Amino acid sequence: TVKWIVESLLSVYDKANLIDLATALSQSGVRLLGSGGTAKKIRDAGLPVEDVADITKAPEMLGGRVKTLHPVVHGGILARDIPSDQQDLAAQSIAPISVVVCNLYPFASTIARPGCTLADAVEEIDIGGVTLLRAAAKNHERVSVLSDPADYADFVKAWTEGNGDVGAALRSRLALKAFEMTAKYDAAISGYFREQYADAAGGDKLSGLPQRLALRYGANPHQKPAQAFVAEGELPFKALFGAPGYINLLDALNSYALVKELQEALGLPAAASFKHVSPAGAAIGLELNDTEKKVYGVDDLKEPLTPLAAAYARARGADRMSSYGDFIALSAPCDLATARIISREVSDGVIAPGYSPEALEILGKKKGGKYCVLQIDPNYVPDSVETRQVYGVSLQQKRNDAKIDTKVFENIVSKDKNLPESAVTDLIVATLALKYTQSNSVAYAHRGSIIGLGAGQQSRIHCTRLAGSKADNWWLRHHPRVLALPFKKGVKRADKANAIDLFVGGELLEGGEKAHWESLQLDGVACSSDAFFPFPDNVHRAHKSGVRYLAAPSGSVMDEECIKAADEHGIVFAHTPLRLFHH
Ligand code: 93A
Repeated sequence: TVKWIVESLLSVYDKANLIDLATALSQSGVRLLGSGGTAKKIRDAGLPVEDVADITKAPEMLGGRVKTLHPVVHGGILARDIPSDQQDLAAQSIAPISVVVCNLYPFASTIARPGCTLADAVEEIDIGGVTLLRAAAKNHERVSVLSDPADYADFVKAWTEGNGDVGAALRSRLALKAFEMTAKYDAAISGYFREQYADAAGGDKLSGLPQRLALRYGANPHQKPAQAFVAEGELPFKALFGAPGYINLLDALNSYALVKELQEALGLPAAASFKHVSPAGAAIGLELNDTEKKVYGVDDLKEPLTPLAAAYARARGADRMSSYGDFIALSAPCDLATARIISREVSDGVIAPGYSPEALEILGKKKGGKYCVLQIDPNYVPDSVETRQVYGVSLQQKRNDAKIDTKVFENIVSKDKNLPESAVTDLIVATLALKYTQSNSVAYAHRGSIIGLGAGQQSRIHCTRLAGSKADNWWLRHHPRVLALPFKKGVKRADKANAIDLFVGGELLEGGEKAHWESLQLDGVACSSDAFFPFPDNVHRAHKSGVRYLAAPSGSVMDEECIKAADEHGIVFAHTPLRLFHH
């Protein structure tokens, strides 16, 4: 049987604190083995040390590429304290190793050096050291692994106090640290090669999607460098024209998720118009009547409106002020009619699962070819776990894959329980929009479209008021006086939108005209909230903008008061089982 004398293996690039550690280990009777430079440094300090090459009987070779990669080393580290492993060691005359001290070639600082070539980077990829760390960490039931010079002193203290046994708890912590170290090291290597190799579309796959996209900058121009990438496989989208920015992609990915779910839930093509990572509008492709065509500014289009074009006209026209310079998402391949509407709006880009040749020709000319046109793989399924970093801390959660369908609105708590199908459709549109809106949020919907959305307010009543006033403006835009506003020829679409917004915001109606308009009060609006109503003021405010159907989760101490307010106004109120905060 093998004599379980204590052996240690030291192979460190960063030789800080090395001599203190080696001295302490040596004094407590531990045999020291070192790789080339490490052994030399210990020997120069006057301590007894053997070269790894002496026990492997294999000299370092390939200019140092193979130093410690040898069964004598890894057998010694990986052997468990069980008879069969001991027999294997004895048969090969291998001594078990109980302490591994290793840190790696400085890959990250090398690639950060100006002028670092690919060959420089490749040479800095540590193989043997990573193997030492992983082997020792794997066998931490018996082996201690020191991957950070800052840990040596504590280790020596525990070693001395425990008479050579530092205890399972310390060994476990050291193993975790070594695993984190090699994971970070590997991430730096794959990150470097992603930059070198992953921009080119195609690779060995036929889909032609790249794995990485370099971005001009991040959220702001001084935030460079910036990139979008997936850790494996390919990005689910590619740019057919233009180059998306960081916020464009936040908009594109959130808005596409929204329209995809809208189409799945309601069986009609859907569109969304995003600004600053919240929808300014979102809609399904219900046919537009003549007034709606005017309100949404598409009455002059020669092309007959397809359902997809109707969806985008509604999404874009709900809040034209906010939609200025939007990022558009389409749930179905972009057709000619939709492209025509997009082509004359001020917009940043569009994402869709495809484009007809005529549509692509039109969009390819927008902004002199710089308009961002993204094509997304409609079969793409994102990971169920999402991770991001804030202030250096990683936050991880299960993706919000809650399904928004009829069932969500089954628990009707008001006296009036009559929820017609069209109202369920509107509640689904409103609630799905909230799922992809920065919180807090409240949305009003009518005829398959968002007509008012309050996003990103810290107080819920502010959301309800903001969304309500947008819905009111939207409704005022249906007034014959607005529709008949006599614009001069050649006035730009955006200027008309601004003028109409000012007009509906300021102009007072009087006398008979006022009475007539009030008799046409908007009614039958659906309203959804991403979390419970803390006070009934929200219900009263919603009623003022024509809300008849209301959905919000329960859970407020004021739930009963809110239900009472709904009953007072004859509102049908559903308590949903879902809170839908989104950030
Ligand atoms: O090139 S390597 O990947 N091949 C090896 O077999 C090997 N073993 C240890 N580099 C290897 N190492 C690394 O050498 C260690 O991770 C450490 O960073 C460095 C220590 O070398 P030296 O003792 O010669 O200064």
